[in-house]
Amino acid sequence: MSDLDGLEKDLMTKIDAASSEAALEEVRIASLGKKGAVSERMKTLGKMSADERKQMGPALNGLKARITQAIEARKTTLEAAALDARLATERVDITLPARTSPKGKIHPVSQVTEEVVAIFSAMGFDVAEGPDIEDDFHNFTALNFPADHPARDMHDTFFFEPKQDGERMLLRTHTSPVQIRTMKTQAPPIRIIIPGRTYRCDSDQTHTPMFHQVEGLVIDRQTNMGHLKGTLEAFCKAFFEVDSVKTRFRPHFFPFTEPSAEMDIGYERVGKEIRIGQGADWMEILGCGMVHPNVLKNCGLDPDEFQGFAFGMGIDRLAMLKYGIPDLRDFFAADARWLEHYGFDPLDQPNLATGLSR
Ligand code: 2NL
Repeated sequence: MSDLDGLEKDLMTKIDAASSEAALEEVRIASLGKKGAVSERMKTLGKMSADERKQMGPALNGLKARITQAIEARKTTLEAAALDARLATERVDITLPARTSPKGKIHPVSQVTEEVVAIFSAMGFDVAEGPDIEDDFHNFTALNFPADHPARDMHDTFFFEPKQDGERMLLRTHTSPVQIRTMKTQAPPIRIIIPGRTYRCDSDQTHTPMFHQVEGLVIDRQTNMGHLKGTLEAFCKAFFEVDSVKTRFRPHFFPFTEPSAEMDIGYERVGKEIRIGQGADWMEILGCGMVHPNVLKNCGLDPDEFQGFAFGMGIDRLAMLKYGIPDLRDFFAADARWLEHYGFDPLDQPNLATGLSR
């Protein structure tokens, strides 16, 4: 018996001394494991006389139970200590001063893109994206530009060197190829806007070889020109943040829409300032129309079943107009002073609830 008492004392000391879960596991194996001290004693029970066993059996069982319990208790203590230690390293000092305003500004093109996305998202549009490098089919053919039609030259396309099979890839001249890809892969109803980079070989005061466009597309069974006008008027009100806007539609031509129109918005000049929404002057701000039946057919849609409208506008121009930025070329000059002046606070995300711009 005193032998068992000694063993128990020894094991209890080791359990108390175990300073990690790994050390404790070693003690457990050395006592309760297959070849542990307690287990070895248990094995001797078989060779004992009945009387001896009557005494040693309960004694050993008691020992085993107390050791097991002590190990469990020690484990709980060690785990709690480990958690405390981890929490201490992750402690945040809430008495530190608030973060000073972040360095860097959001570019007006990014700001306007986010504003346009916020407005159309609220109307139920999804944002779609596609590759900048396109093929002739998605950029022109599917959009009802006939082969060798001068309209292809009007776009001042950047072409790549022909591939081995002779195909010339190109930099997309508009974001329309993304709509083609969407119509080919998704069943109507479709409601998408596509903001993105576009490219044309053109560079002067009002053109840069890379510019930004946002296009929109709605395809459903009953979509008509009234939906188009309502959508675009709602957009203008929200974007220019005025209660009423005067708009007018002028007939126009695009190969991919029929009928096609350009939308003008009323404005007046007060001194150097341009006031959008009122006044006697008109400014063109976007092109639009009903998707041409040929375009629908090229995407595998039956024009007798589905119709839709589409529109496109220049993001860079929208940004100049809304924020009074005079020169387009400064947009892409990477001038930190310009961005500091015209840029937006990264922590002010445009949304319709708190206002698009501040
Ligand atoms: C403009 C005019 C426009 C479209 C873009 C479009 C796309 C498909 C089918 C039909 Cl897939 N139309 N897009 C339609 C009308 C005008 O953009 O002046 N953009 C800056």
